[in-house]
Amino acid sequence: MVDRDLSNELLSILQKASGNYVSGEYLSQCLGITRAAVWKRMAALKKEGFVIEATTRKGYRLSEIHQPYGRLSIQQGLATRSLGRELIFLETVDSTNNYLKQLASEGAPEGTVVIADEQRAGRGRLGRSFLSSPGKGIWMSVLLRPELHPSEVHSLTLAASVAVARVLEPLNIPGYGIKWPNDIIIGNKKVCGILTELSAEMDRVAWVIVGIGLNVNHRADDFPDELKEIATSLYLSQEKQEILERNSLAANMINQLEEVYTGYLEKGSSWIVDQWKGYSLTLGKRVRLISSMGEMVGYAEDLLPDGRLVLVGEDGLRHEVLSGEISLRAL
Ligand code: BT5
Repeated sequence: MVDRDLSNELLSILQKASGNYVSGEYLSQCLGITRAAVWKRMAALKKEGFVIEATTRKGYRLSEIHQPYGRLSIQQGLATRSLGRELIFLETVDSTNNYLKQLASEGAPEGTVVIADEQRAGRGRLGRSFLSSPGKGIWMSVLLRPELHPSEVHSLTLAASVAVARVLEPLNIPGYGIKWPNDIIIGNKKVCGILTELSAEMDRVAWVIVGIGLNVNHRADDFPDELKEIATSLYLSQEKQEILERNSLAANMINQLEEVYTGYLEKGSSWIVDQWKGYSLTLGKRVRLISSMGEMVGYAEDLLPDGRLVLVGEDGLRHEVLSGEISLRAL
């Protein structure tokens, strides 16, 4: 634990120096450790991929050009109280949700985050798979331990989609929004999926894991044929196509998630539903619903505080639906 904080402090000091040299003596004073210990930690940072130059007379300086995607770089961007303070970064894993589930069952605290550069078996809902290639996206799971009834957990999925929509807001991407219940889409193609899993007793939640997969730097060729027509990435959706920096995006996702999560706990489900409606691309449209009950076409009229979608069928009947898929494609 102590190790982690010192590495983070060290990076903060070097970053604040904006590419200028910082002397070993100054660093050792700031951190309260010996100069030899400073040197050791620098070596560890270099091993993690940070480009640090060291000269005997001037000290150390951080090359700002290259920030490796990883725990320390992500934590540098955090403004949270709890989420992401415990952050595990993995180069590769089967599924970050699976990994975090194990930690949750061992008692990991609320706010623990697992991020991987690659998922070999990323999961969607209902046993579907989620493509999570290395170097391309943000594959993240967040552990929450809210005092909620299991039936209220749906709101957390809505909260997660609102958080991702907020992250996209400043990126100048036209046509993005939330498709019920929890896909973030851009121009009718999916850029982000959310998988919420929970463990609960009859009337109390033990933990909730919110898994978020965001396609960031995929080029068209990075998607297999079956996804080419239905998936997109932030890179492909920007007017000026530019590779995006995943560290700050991931940090911002965690920051936004904490804000929306605490907002929901303080203000309740109608608040989160209002937030969700602000980004909705579903309400007010004629949609096709595919659910375990079959298919139906109807008008998406409203979202209820518990996350159910109000669909008015072509027969004029009102249906309140808790789960299923919506297609917005031309009907
Ligand atoms: C989801 O399921 O969209 C939830 C995805 C959650 C992924 C995150 S990543 C971190 C965490 N760890 C995990 O193992 N999972 C979570 P669903 O609504 O069922 O959508 C799955 C469908 O989306 C697939 O059947 C494909 O059609 C499509 N799909 C698969 N990979 C995709 C991708 N990278 N981008 C867009 N669409 C994709």
